[in-house]
Amino acid sequence: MTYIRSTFRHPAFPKNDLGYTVDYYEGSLSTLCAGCGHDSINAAIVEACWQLNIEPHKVAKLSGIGCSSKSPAYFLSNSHGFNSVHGRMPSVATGANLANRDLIYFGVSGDGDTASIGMGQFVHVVRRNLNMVYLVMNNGCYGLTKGQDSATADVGSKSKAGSVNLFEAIDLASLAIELGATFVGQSFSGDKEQLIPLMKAAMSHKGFAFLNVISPCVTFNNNAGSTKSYDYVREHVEVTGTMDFVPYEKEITTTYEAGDVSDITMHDGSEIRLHKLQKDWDPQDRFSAINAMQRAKQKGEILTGLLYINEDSSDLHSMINTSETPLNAISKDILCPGSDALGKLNSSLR
Ligand SMILES: Cc1ncc(C[n+]2csc(CCOP(=O)(O)OP(=O)(O)O)c2C)c(N)n1
Ligand code: SF4
Repeated sequence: MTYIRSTFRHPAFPKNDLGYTVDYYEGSLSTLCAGCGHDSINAAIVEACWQLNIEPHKVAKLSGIGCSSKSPAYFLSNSHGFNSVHGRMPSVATGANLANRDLIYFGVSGDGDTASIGMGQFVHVVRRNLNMVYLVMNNGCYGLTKGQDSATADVGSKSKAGSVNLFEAIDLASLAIELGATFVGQSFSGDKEQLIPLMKAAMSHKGFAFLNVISPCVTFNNNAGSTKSYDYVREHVEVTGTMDFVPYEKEITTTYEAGDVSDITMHDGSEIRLHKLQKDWDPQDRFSAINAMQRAKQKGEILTGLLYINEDSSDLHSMINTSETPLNAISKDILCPGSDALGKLNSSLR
Protein backbone atom coordinates (compact mmCIF):
# COMPACT_ATOMS: atom_id res chain seq x y z
CA MET A 1 0.00 0.00 0.00
CA THR A 2 1.26 3.51 -0.73
CA TYR A 3 0.63 6.28 1.75
CA ILE A 4 0.69 9.84 0.51
CA ARG A 5 -0.05 12.71 2.84
CA SER A 6 -1.85 15.55 1.13
CA THR A 7 -0.05 18.89 1.22
CA PHE A 8 -3.19 20.82 0.32
CA ARG A 9 -4.44 23.06 3.13
CA HIS A 10 -7.75 24.89 3.01
CA PRO A 11 -7.11 28.65 3.34
CA ALA A 12 -9.42 28.71 6.36
CA PHE A 13 -7.34 26.07 8.20
CA PRO A 14 -6.72 27.60 11.67
CA LYS A 15 -3.33 29.14 12.44
CA ASN A 16 -1.73 29.71 15.83
CA ASP A 17 -0.32 33.06 16.99
CA LEU A 18 2.90 32.39 15.06
CA GLY A 19 0.94 31.91 11.82
CA TYR A 20 1.55 28.14 11.61
CA THR A 21 -1.09 25.54 10.83
CA VAL A 22 -0.94 22.38 12.90
CA ASP A 23 0.72 20.35 10.13
CA TYR A 24 3.89 22.41 10.62
CA TYR A 25 4.24 20.52 13.91
CA GLU A 26 3.73 17.05 12.46
CA GLY A 27 6.41 14.51 11.57
CA SER A 28 6.78 11.72 9.00
CA LEU A 29 4.01 9.22 8.38
CA SER A 30 3.91 6.73 11.25
CA THR A 31 5.01 3.14 10.68
CA LEU A 32 3.57 1.99 14.03
CA CYS A 33 0.74 -0.60 14.01
CA ALA A 34 -2.70 0.86 13.27
CA GLY A 35 -4.36 1.56 16.63
CA CYS A 36 -1.11 1.74 18.65
CA GLY A 37 -1.57 4.07 21.63
CA HIS A 38 1.78 5.71 20.87
CA ASP A 39 0.34 7.35 17.75
CA SER A 40 -2.39 9.05 19.81
CA ILE A 41 0.27 10.42 22.17
CA ASN A 42 2.27 11.71 19.19
CA ALA A 43 -0.84 13.50 17.92
CA ALA A 44 -1.32 15.05 21.38
CA ILE A 45 2.30 16.32 21.37
CA VAL A 46 1.72 17.95 17.97
CA GLU A 47 -1.49 19.60 19.18
CA ALA A 48 0.02 20.76 22.50
CA CYS A 49 3.03 22.42 20.81
CA TRP A 50 0.78 24.06 18.21
CA GLN A 51 -1.58 25.39 20.89
CA LEU A 52 1.33 26.70 23.00
CA ASN A 53 2.72 28.62 19.99
CA ILE A 54 6.11 26.99 20.38
CA GLU A 55 8.65 27.61 17.63
CA PRO A 56 9.56 24.04 16.58
CA HIS A 57 13.24 24.95 16.32
CA LYS A 58 13.15 25.74 20.06
CA VAL A 59 12.41 22.08 20.87
CA ALA A 60 14.84 19.17 21.20
CA LYS A 61 13.08 15.78 21.07
CA LEU A 62 14.98 12.80 22.41
CA SER A 63 14.41 9.08 22.80
CA GLY A 64 15.99 5.67 23.41
CA ILE A 65 15.04 2.47 21.55
CA GLY A 66 11.60 0.88 21.10
CA CYS A 67 8.39 1.51 19.19
CA SER A 68 7.80 4.42 21.58
CA SER A 69 11.31 5.68 20.97
CA LYS A 70 10.67 5.71 17.21
CA SER A 71 7.96 8.28 17.90
CA PRO A 72 10.03 11.46 17.58
CA ALA A 73 10.14 10.69 13.85
CA TYR A 74 6.36 11.17 13.83
CA PHE A 75 6.12 14.61 15.46
CA LEU A 76 7.87 17.98 15.12
CA SER A 77 9.80 17.48 11.88
CA ASN A 78 11.16 21.01 12.24
CA SER A 79 12.72 20.41 15.67
CA HIS A 80 16.10 19.10 16.80
CA GLY A 81 16.14 15.35 17.47
CA PHE A 82 18.34 12.65 18.92
CA ASN A 83 17.45 8.94 18.88
CA SER A 84 19.92 7.55 21.43
CA VAL A 85 20.92 4.07 22.64
CA HIS A 86 18.45 1.83 24.53
CA GLY A 87 17.78 3.36 27.98
CA ARG A 88 20.36 6.10 27.55
CA MET A 89 18.20 9.06 26.60
CA PRO A 90 18.59 10.74 30.04
CA SER A 91 22.35 11.18 29.73
CA VAL A 92 22.08 12.61 26.21
CA ALA A 93 19.31 14.94 27.45
CA THR A 94 21.44 16.00 30.42
CA GLY A 95 24.45 16.84 28.25
CA ALA A 96 22.40 18.75 25.69
CA ASN A 97 20.44 20.61 28.35
CA LEU A 98 23.56 21.70 30.24
CA ALA A 99 25.09 22.99 27.02
CA ASN A 100 21.98 24.95 26.00
CA ARG A 101 19.28 25.88 28.46
CA ASP A 102 17.29 27.80 25.85
CA LEU A 103 15.55 24.79 24.28
CA ILE A 104 12.55 22.81 25.49
CA TYR A 105 13.70 19.22 26.02
CA PHE A 106 11.00 16.64 25.29
CA GLY A 107 12.07 13.04 25.89
CA VAL A 108 9.91 10.06 24.99
CA SER A 109 10.62 6.55 26.18
CA GLY A 110 9.01 3.17 26.69
CA ASP A 111 8.45 1.21 29.88
CA GLY A 112 11.20 -1.20 28.77
CA ASP A 113 13.50 1.66 27.80
CA THR A 114 12.91 3.36 31.18
CA ALA A 115 12.01 0.72 33.80
CA SER A 116 14.36 -2.06 32.65
CA ILE A 117 17.58 -1.22 30.81
CA GLY A 118 17.31 2.52 31.49
CA MET A 119 16.36 2.45 35.17
CA GLY A 120 19.79 3.57 36.38
CA GLN A 121 19.71 6.57 34.08
CA PHE A 122 16.09 7.39 34.85
CA VAL A 123 16.49 7.63 38.64
CA HIS A 124 19.41 10.02 38.30
CA VAL A 125 17.77 12.34 35.81
CA VAL A 126 14.79 12.59 38.20
CA ARG A 127 16.87 13.36 41.30
CA ARG A 128 18.86 15.99 39.40
CA ASN A 129 15.62 17.77 38.48
CA LEU A 130 16.74 18.31 34.90
CA ASN A 131 14.50 20.84 33.17
CA MET A 132 12.78 18.53 30.69
CA VAL A 133 9.57 16.66 29.94
CA TYR A 134 10.07 12.91 30.25
CA LEU A 135 7.12 10.96 28.84
CA VAL A 136 6.83 7.18 29.14
CA MET A 137 4.53 5.48 26.64
CA ASN A 138 3.65 2.64 29.01
CA ASN A 139 2.22 -0.53 27.42
CA GLY A 140 3.55 -3.05 29.96
CA CYS A 141 5.58 -4.88 27.32
CA TYR A 142 8.52 -4.66 24.93
CA GLY A 143 6.49 -3.95 21.77
CA LEU A 144 9.41 -3.67 19.36
CA THR A 145 10.83 -7.08 20.28
CA LYS A 146 7.44 -8.83 20.10
CA GLY A 147 5.70 -8.27 23.40
CA GLN A 148 7.74 -9.74 26.29
CA ASP A 149 6.52 -8.58 29.76
CA SER A 150 8.20 -5.40 30.94
CA ALA A 151 8.91 -4.30 34.52
CA THR A 152 5.68 -2.25 34.56
CA ALA A 153 3.47 -5.27 33.75
CA ASP A 154 1.14 -5.79 36.73
CA VAL A 155 1.47 -8.92 38.81
CA GLY A 156 -1.16 -11.41 37.65
CA SER A 157 -1.50 -9.75 34.24
CA LYS A 158 -1.82 -12.27 31.38
CA SER A 159 0.18 -12.13 28.15
CA LYS A 160 -1.34 -12.80 24.73
CA ALA A 161 0.07 -16.35 24.90
CA GLY A 162 -1.69 -16.87 28.27
CA SER A 163 1.28 -16.82 30.67
CA VAL A 164 0.79 -14.97 33.97
CA ASN A 165 3.28 -12.34 35.14
CA LEU A 166 4.61 -13.32 38.59
CA PHE A 167 6.47 -10.15 39.45
CA GLU A 168 5.43 -6.88 41.11
CA ALA A 169 5.17 -3.94 38.73
CA ILE A 170 7.41 -0.90 39.06
CA ASP A 171 5.14 2.11 39.48
CA LEU A 172 7.09 4.81 37.65
CA ALA A 173 4.91 7.73 38.77
CA SER A 174 5.22 6.83 42.48
CA LEU A 175 8.93 6.26 42.04
CA ALA A 176 9.35 9.66 40.39
CA ILE A 177 7.60 11.39 43.32
CA GLU A 178 9.72 9.42 45.79
CA LEU A 179 12.89 10.53 43.98
CA GLY A 180 11.93 14.19 44.12
CA ALA A 181 10.34 14.84 40.71
CA THR A 182 8.69 18.26 40.82
CA PHE A 183 5.86 17.56 38.33
CA VAL A 184 4.22 14.15 37.96
CA GLY A 185 1.20 13.38 35.81
CA GLN A 186 -0.45 10.20 34.67
CA SER A 187 -2.78 9.75 31.73
CA PHE A 188 -4.13 7.44 29.04
CA SER A 189 -3.34 7.68 25.32
CA GLY A 190 -7.09 7.57 24.60
CA ASP A 191 -7.84 10.68 26.67
CA LYS A 192 -6.55 13.64 24.72
CA GLU A 193 -8.80 16.06 26.63
CA GLN A 194 -6.65 15.33 29.67
CA LEU A 195 -3.35 14.61 27.93
CA ILE A 196 -3.00 17.88 25.99
CA PRO A 197 -3.35 20.27 28.98
CA LEU A 198 -1.07 17.98 31.01
CA MET A 199 1.60 18.17 28.30
CA LYS A 200 1.23 21.94 28.02
CA ALA A 201 1.68 22.32 31.78
CA ALA A 202 4.63 19.90 31.75
CA MET A 203 6.38 21.89 29.01
CA SER A 204 5.92 25.09 30.99
CA HIS A 205 7.20 23.60 34.25
CA LYS A 206 10.71 24.54 35.38
CA GLY A 207 12.34 21.28 36.44
CA PHE A 208 11.74 17.60 35.77
CA ALA A 209 8.22 16.93 34.50
CA PHE A 210 7.32 13.26 34.35
CA LEU A 211 4.33 11.93 32.43
CA ASN A 212 3.43 8.25 32.67
CA VAL A 213 0.94 7.58 29.88
CA ILE A 214 -0.77 4.19 29.55
CA SER A 215 -0.53 3.42 25.85
CA PRO A 216 -1.92 0.02 24.78
CA CYS A 217 0.07 -2.18 22.40
CA VAL A 218 -2.66 -3.48 20.07
CA THR A 219 -0.46 -6.18 18.60
CA PHE A 220 1.04 -7.84 21.69
CA ASN A 221 -0.74 -6.71 24.87
CA ASN A 222 -4.37 -5.86 24.15
CA ASN A 223 -5.79 -9.25 25.16
CA ALA A 224 -8.28 -10.15 27.91
CA GLY A 225 -6.31 -10.54 31.15
CA SER A 226 -3.85 -7.75 30.33
CA THR A 227 -4.07 -4.73 32.63
CA LYS A 228 -2.68 -2.46 29.89
CA SER A 229 -5.38 -3.23 27.27
CA TYR A 230 -7.80 -0.58 25.98
CA ASP A 231 -10.75 -2.34 27.66
CA TYR A 232 -9.06 -2.72 31.04
CA VAL A 233 -7.78 0.86 31.15
CA ARG A 234 -11.13 2.34 30.09
CA GLU A 235 -12.87 0.37 32.86
CA HIS A 236 -10.34 1.22 35.61
CA VAL A 237 -9.35 4.83 35.01
CA GLU A 238 -10.02 7.03 38.02
CA VAL A 239 -9.50 10.72 37.26
CA THR A 240 -8.23 13.06 39.96
CA GLY A 241 -10.07 15.90 38.24
CA THR A 242 -10.16 17.98 35.09
CA MET A 243 -7.63 20.70 34.43
CA ASP A 244 -7.02 23.75 32.28
CA PHE A 245 -3.62 25.09 31.48
CA VAL A 246 -3.66 28.84 31.02
CA PRO A 247 -0.48 30.32 29.54
CA TYR A 248 0.71 33.61 31.01
CA GLU A 249 -0.95 36.65 29.42
CA LYS A 250 -4.20 34.85 28.65
CA GLU A 251 -7.22 35.64 30.75
CA ILE A 252 -8.69 32.75 32.72
CA THR A 253 -12.32 32.54 31.75
CA THR A 254 -13.39 29.16 33.14
CA THR A 255 -15.31 29.20 36.40
CA TYR A 256 -15.81 26.30 38.74
CA GLU A 257 -17.64 25.85 42.02
CA ALA A 258 -15.59 27.36 44.86
CA GLY A 259 -14.01 24.74 47.07
CA ASP A 260 -13.34 22.28 44.27
CA VAL A 261 -10.89 24.52 42.45
CA SER A 262 -7.21 24.89 43.01
CA ASP A 263 -5.13 27.39 41.02
CA ILE A 264 -1.43 26.68 40.73
CA THR A 265 0.80 29.49 39.50
CA MET A 266 3.93 28.43 37.66
CA HIS A 267 7.33 30.16 37.41
CA ASP A 268 6.46 32.06 34.25
CA GLY A 269 3.09 33.23 35.60
CA SER A 270 1.09 30.58 33.73
CA GLU A 271 -1.64 28.88 35.71
CA ILE A 272 -2.90 25.37 36.12
CA ARG A 273 -6.53 25.41 37.16
CA LEU A 274 -7.54 22.12 38.69
CA HIS A 275 -11.11 21.06 39.17
CA LYS A 276 -10.62 18.38 41.77
CA LEU A 277 -12.84 15.34 41.88
CA GLN A 278 -10.82 13.47 44.52
CA LYS A 279 -11.50 15.35 47.76
CA ASP A 280 -8.79 13.65 49.83
CA TRP A 281 -5.88 14.54 47.58
CA ASP A 282 -3.76 17.64 47.30
CA PRO A 283 -1.41 17.78 44.25
CA GLN A 284 0.96 20.09 46.10
CA ASP A 285 1.46 17.62 48.95
CA ARG A 286 3.78 14.68 48.16
CA PHE A 287 2.41 12.47 50.92
CA SER A 288 -1.16 13.02 49.88
CA ALA A 289 -0.26 12.23 46.24
CA ILE A 290 1.59 9.05 47.25
CA ASN A 291 -1.33 7.96 49.49
CA ALA A 292 -3.85 8.53 46.70
CA MET A 293 -1.73 6.48 44.29
CA GLN A 294 -1.31 3.63 46.77
CA ARG A 295 -5.05 3.56 47.48
CA ALA A 296 -5.78 3.45 43.72
CA LYS A 297 -3.28 0.63 43.26
CA GLN A 298 -4.93 -1.40 46.02
CA LYS A 299 -8.27 -1.09 44.21
CA GLY A 300 -6.72 -1.98 40.83
CA GLU A 301 -7.46 1.54 39.54
CA ILE A 302 -5.28 3.82 37.45
CA LEU A 303 -5.25 7.33 38.91
CA THR A 304 -4.88 9.91 36.14
CA GLY A 305 -4.35 13.68 35.96
CA LEU A 306 -1.78 15.95 37.56
CA LEU A 307 -0.71 13.89 40.58
CA TYR A 308 1.94 16.12 42.09
CA ILE A 309 3.53 19.51 41.46
CA ASN A 310 6.07 21.56 43.35
CA GLU A 311 5.61 25.17 42.25
CA ASP A 312 8.86 26.26 43.86
CA SER A 313 11.02 23.81 41.95
CA SER A 314 14.51 24.96 41.01
CA ASP A 315 16.14 23.04 38.17
CA LEU A 316 19.66 21.65 37.72
CA HIS A 317 20.93 24.88 36.14
CA SER A 318 20.04 26.93 39.22
CA MET A 319 21.40 24.25 41.55
CA ILE A 320 24.85 24.06 39.98
CA ASN A 321 24.94 27.62 38.68
CA THR A 322 25.65 27.01 35.00
CA SER A 323 26.14 29.52 32.23
CA GLU A 324 23.02 31.47 31.26
CA THR A 325 24.34 31.65 27.70
CA PRO A 326 24.24 28.48 25.60
CA LEU A 327 27.79 27.17 25.10
CA ASN A 328 27.52 27.52 21.33
CA ALA A 329 26.87 31.26 21.74
CA ILE A 330 29.80 32.04 24.06
CA SER A 331 32.59 33.94 22.34
CA LYS A 332 36.09 32.48 22.01
CA ASP A 333 37.74 34.98 24.38
CA ILE A 334 35.38 33.93 27.21
CA LEU A 335 35.64 30.23 26.40
CA CYS A 336 39.43 30.46 26.27
CA PRO A 337 40.51 33.17 28.77
CA GLY A 338 44.24 32.70 28.17
CA SER A 339 47.22 31.10 29.96
CA ASP A 340 47.30 33.60 32.87
CA ALA A 341 43.74 32.73 33.87
CA LEU A 342 44.50 29.02 33.44
CA GLY A 343 47.64 29.36 35.58
CA LYS A 344 45.64 31.04 38.38
CA LEU A 345 43.01 28.31 38.22
CA ASN A 346 45.66 25.58 38.41
CA SER A 347 47.41 27.15 41.37
CA SER A 348 44.07 27.54 43.21
CA LEU A 349 43.69 23.78 42.97
CA ARG A 350 47.13 22.91 44.34
C1 LIG B 1 21.30 -2.77 24.44
C2 LIG B 1 20.04 -3.31 23.86
N1 LIG B 1 19.42 -4.35 24.45
C3 LIG B 1 18.27 -4.85 23.94
C4 LIG B 1 17.74 -4.31 22.82
C5 LIG B 1 16.48 -4.92 22.23
N2 LIG B 1 15.31 -4.07 22.43
C6 LIG B 1 14.93 -3.17 21.51
S1 LIG B 1 13.58 -2.30 21.96
C7 LIG B 1 13.46 -3.17 23.41
C8 LIG B 1 12.37 -2.92 24.40
C9 LIG B 1 11.33 -1.97 23.94
O1 LIG B 1 10.31 -1.85 24.88
P1 LIG B 1 9.74 -0.46 25.34
O2 LIG B 1 10.83 0.45 25.72
O3 LIG B 1 8.72 -0.72 26.37
O4 LIG B 1 9.11 0.16 24.03
P2 LIG B 1 7.86 -0.29 23.14
O5 LIG B 1 8.47 -0.97 21.95
O6 LIG B 1 6.98 -1.19 23.94
O7 LIG B 1 7.20 1.00 22.80
C10 LIG B 1 14.49 -4.11 23.53
C11 LIG B 1 14.65 -5.01 24.67
C12 LIG B 1 18.40 -3.21 22.22
N3 LIG B 1 17.91 -2.60 21.14
N4 LIG B 1 19.53 -2.73 22.77
S1 SF4 C 1 4.14 -3.59 18.34
FE1 SF4 C 1 2.81 -2.66 19.86
S2 SF4 C 1 3.95 -0.87 20.63
FE2 SF4 C 1 4.88 -1.50 18.68
S3 SF4 C 1 3.85 -0.25 17.11
FE3 SF4 C 1 2.76 -2.20 17.25
S4 SF4 C 1 1.10 -1.79 18.70
FE4 SF4 C 1 2.61 -0.16 18.97
